[in-house]
Amino acid sequence: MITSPDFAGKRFAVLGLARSGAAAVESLLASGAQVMAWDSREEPRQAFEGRVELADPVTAVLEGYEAVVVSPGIPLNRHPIAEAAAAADVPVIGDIELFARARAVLPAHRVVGITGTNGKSTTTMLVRHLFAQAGVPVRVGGNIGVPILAADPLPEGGVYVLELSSYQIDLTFSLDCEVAVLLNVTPDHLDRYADFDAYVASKARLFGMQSAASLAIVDHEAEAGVDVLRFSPEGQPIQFIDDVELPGDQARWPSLQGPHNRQNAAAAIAVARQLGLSDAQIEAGLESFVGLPHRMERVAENEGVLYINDSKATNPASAAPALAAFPPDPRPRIHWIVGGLPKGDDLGECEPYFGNVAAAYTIGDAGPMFADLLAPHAPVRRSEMMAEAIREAMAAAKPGDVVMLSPACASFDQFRDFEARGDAFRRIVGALISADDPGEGED
Ligand code: UMA
Ligand code: ADP
Repeated sequence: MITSPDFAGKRFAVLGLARSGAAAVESLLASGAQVMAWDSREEPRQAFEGRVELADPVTAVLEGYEAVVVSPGIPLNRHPIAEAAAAADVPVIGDIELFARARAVLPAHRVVGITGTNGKSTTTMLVRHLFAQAGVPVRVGGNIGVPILAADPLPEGGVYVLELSSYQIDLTFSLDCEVAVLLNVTPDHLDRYADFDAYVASKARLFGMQSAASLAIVDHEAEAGVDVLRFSPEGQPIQFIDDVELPGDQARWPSLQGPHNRQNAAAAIAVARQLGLSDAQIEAGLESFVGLPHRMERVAENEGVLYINDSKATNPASAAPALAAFPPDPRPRIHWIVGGLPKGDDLGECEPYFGNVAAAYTIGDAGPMFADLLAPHAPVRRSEMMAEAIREAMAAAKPGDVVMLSPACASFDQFRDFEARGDAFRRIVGALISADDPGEGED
């Protein structure tokens, strides 16, 4: 666990006791801090009974506290904690800020911060893989699902790779990443921000926290179009992702196909070069990288039809590269399973690739809207449910075709999360293939 003598004897309130909050409490207690902690659910509170003062910082007296540590999932724009903390003049921070404050006592290390609307997890895991392959001690944390404070400190020379959501950046104030990456920025999470510019500004703060010698790696379009470097320190070195020279041929990197993965790979290459890896080391890592589940994951090939689980594509901007990922000649024939909880009222970035869609199978809340949008461009089946969509796609697909779940939507209307949705796709595909009778049977 990462701790700091700087927290000793100070009082902290922690709101939200899931992964990041629980790790923050453990780190603060182990550092010798006094902790008040709360979660609106009883179960996570119980885990800390007797070890912390269990009280809700929204109503408790906050004067004298060093900070309130708030979980990224708590919407600061709506939750009363923001007002309560401001009234008591106590800063609202997150677990990443605690990490930033603990850095002074860690063995010499570098931090890579990776943000962007899409591609964060892939790039984070790729950077991790490049360093690990080269024998450099490396640890990932943050939005990737692992709270960074729960990790053991790395030995000298280590690299911490943090995947950072805008929610986490909003709660961070002193993290100087030696390398910070912004992959891209398109409208997302607009329930948490006043408008798109406020969301961009949140991401831009990652560079605002860097010192002038630290490297910013950004997408040209994001820099030119929405000024993601608006807060960056004067004279800061900047590497545009589009200008990164690849050390070899992308065709040789099996898990990094498609234009979106070219962007992810280029960003990771720039990080690795900046922190001292050779092109030979980088190339070896790119070739041996195995992709993440639910991101263009090949789950089966049966009777010449390829089945792909891209459940992590939770908005049109992340589904678009999936539709564009196949060689253009001959034109791909994608049976596209699309829909869920929509993020907007169109299919935006996917539109240029409608020609690659052999047929669409709409599911979830967005189904009727997407069916209307797609009907002029491709045959549409209003499948509603995942199992039905897969069954219909399987029945229609011919050898050489692709059946792909790339929903362009959040999952919460029908599934617990995108992972449960992808698991369902994988399971149903497997079951229907082994039944070898895709046209019959009901759930
Ligand atoms: N809670 C309250 N009061 C409230 C609301 C919530 O007490 O009014 C409590 C909940 O009961 C729950 C906790 O707060 O116990 C929720 O915290 P959380 O949602 O932040 O959960 P964590 O497990 O700490 O997960 C967080 C990140 N979650 C979010 O940003 C929503 C995880 O990112 C991250 O991996 C983890 O910290 C470890 O660093 C997940 C995510 O969905 C993957 N991220 C979003 C995305 O990728 O789109 C941004
Ligand atoms: P994040 O962690 O930012 O959500 P992931 O790496 O998990 O991103 O990828 C999520 C989905 O977004 C993938 O399924 C893929 O279709 C798409 N995607 C990945 N990288 C990019 C990119 N650089 N630009 C646009 N879409 C991308």
